[in-house]
Amino acid sequence: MELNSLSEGKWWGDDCLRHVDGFWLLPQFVEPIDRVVKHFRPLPSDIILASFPKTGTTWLKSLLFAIVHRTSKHRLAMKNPHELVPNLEVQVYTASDEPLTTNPCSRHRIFSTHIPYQLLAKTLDSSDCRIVYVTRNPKDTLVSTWYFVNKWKKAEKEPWPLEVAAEKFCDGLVPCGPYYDHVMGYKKLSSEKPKKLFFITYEELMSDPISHVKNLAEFLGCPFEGEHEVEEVVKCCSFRVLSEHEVNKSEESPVWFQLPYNSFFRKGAVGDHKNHLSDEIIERIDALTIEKFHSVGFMYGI
Ligand code: PAP
Repeated sequence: MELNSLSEGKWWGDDCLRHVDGFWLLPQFVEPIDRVVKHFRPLPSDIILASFPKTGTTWLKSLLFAIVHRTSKHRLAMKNPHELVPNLEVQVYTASDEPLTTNPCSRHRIFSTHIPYQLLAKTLDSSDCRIVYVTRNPKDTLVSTWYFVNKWKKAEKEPWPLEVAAEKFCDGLVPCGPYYDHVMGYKKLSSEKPKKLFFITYEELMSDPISHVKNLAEFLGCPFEGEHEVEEVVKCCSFRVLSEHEVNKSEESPVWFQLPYNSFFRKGAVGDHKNHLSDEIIERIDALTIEKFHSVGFMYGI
């Protein structure tokens, strides 16, 4: 894919995203995403965690790791979840067509991706791999994105105002946006192929983690043997426990990203948008949610 031939859209100051098949991508990820699309061949035993950024990826990474590698879940205290479950376009296919080797002994390889289904459909449909998709209320997603982006180096000189972030979010002009198209791509697949894709929301998981984590483990073919086991997994992946580990409080940045490990843990709450967004922004996003989700029968996000 020729980077310079793609149309550009300004999202933050003079910084532009590139338009690829209906989605806005950060320029540095256009080529890695192209490599994933062209070269990644999932094994039937692979588990792919897909998500729009800031919707619960870190949480689901830890849960998937703890469910699949149950006897090794103590490793979550020593390594950040993003090191245990690598992202395809950010960590695996960064600079070469050959993926980094992941643990060849594990029964299931687990990868994550923010690539929209519309771009990755052929790859994902070519294998019996299982997909887990997590989504989150659009208003909380926006607030979490806004906080995260304002930690980037550029924000020291040029903060990203919340009003601009909201405007761009509604226009779909945020990394991996439009949010609504990203969610609906995977949502549609989950309705058509419920055995292939497990669709979960951040809010469902927060309100009843035990039931949903049990269902998730069954979907993955790794059911729990007793109540105690599932309770332990839920606990070790909770925001409270995970965010207390030194490795997740670390100010050190990984080689693959510009922000420190602690930037993946902020508040971990449902409804934080109420503390940040004006009534006007809330009304605008709710109207969009009704148009994009409710009108097609997905009663979510308000
Ligand atoms: P990513 O797309 O960059 O990987 P992602 O993990 O999806 O980010 O989103 C980060 C959000 O998940 C943060 O939300 P907040 O800004 O509203 O606080 C982060 O705090 C939250 N988060 C991280 N780990 C957990 C967890 N174990 N439980 C609940 N929320 C979590």
